[in-house]
Amino acid sequence: MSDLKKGIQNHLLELQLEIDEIFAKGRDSVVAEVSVGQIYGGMRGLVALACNTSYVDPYSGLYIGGYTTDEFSDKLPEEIFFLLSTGKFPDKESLVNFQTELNKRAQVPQYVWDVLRSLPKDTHPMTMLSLGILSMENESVFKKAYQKGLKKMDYWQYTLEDAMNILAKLPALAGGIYRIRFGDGQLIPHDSGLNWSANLAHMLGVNDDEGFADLMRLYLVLHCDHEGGNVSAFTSRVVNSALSDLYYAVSAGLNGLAGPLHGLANQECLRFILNIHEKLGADPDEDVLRTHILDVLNSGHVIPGYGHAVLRVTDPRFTAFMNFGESNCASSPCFKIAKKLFSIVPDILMHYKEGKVANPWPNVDAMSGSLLHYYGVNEFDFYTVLFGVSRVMGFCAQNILAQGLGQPIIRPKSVTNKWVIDRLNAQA
Ligand code: FCX
Repeated sequence: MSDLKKGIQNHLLELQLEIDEIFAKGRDSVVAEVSVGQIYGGMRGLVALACNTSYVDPYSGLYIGGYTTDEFSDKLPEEIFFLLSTGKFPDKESLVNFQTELNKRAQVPQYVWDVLRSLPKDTHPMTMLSLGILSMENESVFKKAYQKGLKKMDYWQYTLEDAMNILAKLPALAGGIYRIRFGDGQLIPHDSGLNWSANLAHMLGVNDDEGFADLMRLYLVLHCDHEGGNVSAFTSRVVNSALSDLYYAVSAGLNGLAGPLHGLANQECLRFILNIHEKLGADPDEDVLRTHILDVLNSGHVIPGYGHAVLRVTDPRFTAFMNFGESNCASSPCFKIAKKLFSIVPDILMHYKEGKVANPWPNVDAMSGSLLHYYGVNEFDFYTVLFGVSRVMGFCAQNILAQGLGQPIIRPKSVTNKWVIDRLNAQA
C-alpha cells in the first residue's frame, strides 16, 4: 500500500473517531439555525456541511490541516495534496514515491487530443479542460469496480485511483489546451525529471525562467482548496455523492469554477487592469483611478477580485502573491496598477451602497493575473484553467475523504414560498 493510501486510511480512522464522539455527544443536537434570509440568499453562512480538507476563517483565511496560508505557501502542490487528504505533510520518501506514481500515469490518451482538436477554435479553455476530463470517464476504475459489486467501505480506494489518474494528467492536459488554443498546436512532451508544477510550466512553453516555474508552484498551491461550500467544491461533492465517479464530479466542479463570480473572476481582474492601463496609462493618478472605479460601480458592475462570501479581511493568498510580485516583478505596469487598486478600492467599497459590500478587501484573484501577464501568459481566458488544475486537488481530496467516511447522497430540502408564509403565519 502506498504511503499516501496509508496516510488517508489513518486520517479516516482519526476523522471517524471524531465523528463518533460528535454523535455520542448529540446526534440530534441543534448547532445552527436557518433564517428566511438564508433560504432566499444562496444559503450564505448556513452551517450544513462537514469538510475536513481545509477551513476558511473569515479573519485569518485559509487553513489546511491546521496550517495557515503563510505556513504552507512555500510547499510543492504534491505536498499540499498529501496534506489535504491525510492531514499531514509527507516525508521526503513519501513525496518522491507519490511524484514517481504521478509521473507513471501522466500520459494523456490520444482520443482526448482528438476531442479537443475537433472543437471550434474559439472554445473557452475551461470548456476544453472540463471536456478533456469528462472524455476520459470511460477509464474510471471506480466505475468498473462498482459495476462488479464494490463494497461501500472500499469506495474511497477506487476514488483515490481515479484521483491519481486525473491529477497525473492535469499538467499535460492544461499545457496541451494552451498549445492548441493559443499556440501552434504542437504539444510539448511531459518531462518525468520535473515535479508536477514545473512540468506544467514546461509544457505551456511560454517561459523558461525559474521565476515562472516558481509562480506556477505558488499558483497551484494557493488555489488548491477553499473548504466545502464554494460553488465548485460543493458541486463536485454533490455529483460524487450520487456515486457518479470522479471524472463526472471533477468536470462538474470545473463547470462551476468557470463562472465570473467564482473562478473566472481572475481573468476578469486582468481584463480590468489592462483596461485601466489602456485608458489611464501605466501609472494613473489616484484621483483619476478613484473616479474610474466609481464609474464602474455606478454602471452596475462589480470590481473583480474584491469581496468574498466568507472572508472579511485581505485574503492571505492575495498577500502571498503580492509578496511574490514585490520580489520578482515590482516594476511591471500591471503589478503596479494591481497594487494601486489595493490602496484605493477597499476604501471605496467600504462606503459604497451604504456599506452593503460585506467584504471590501481583495481576494486571491486581484493579483494573480498581473503576475501571469508579467511572465508572458497574456491570454487571460486561460487563467481559470490554471485555477482549475489546482482546485482539482481539493475536489479529489474532499471526495476521497467523504467516500471513506461513508457519507450519503446529498439532498437538502427545498420549500415553496407558500411553505415559508405558512410557517411565518404559524409563528405570528
Ligand atoms: N464590487 C461591487 N459590488 C460588490 C462587490 C464588488 N467587488 N462585492 C460585493 N458587492 C455587492 C454585491 O454585488 C451585493 O450587491 P447587491 O445586493 O446589490 O446584489 C452586495 O455587495 C452584497 O454582497 P456581499 O454579501 O458582499 O457578497 P456575496 O457574498 O453576495 O458575493 C462575491 C461574494 C465574491 C461573489 C462578490 O464579492 C463579487 O461579486 N466579487 C467580485 C467577483 C470576484 O472577485 N469573485 C471571486 C471570488 C472568489 F475569490 C472565488 O470564489 O473565486
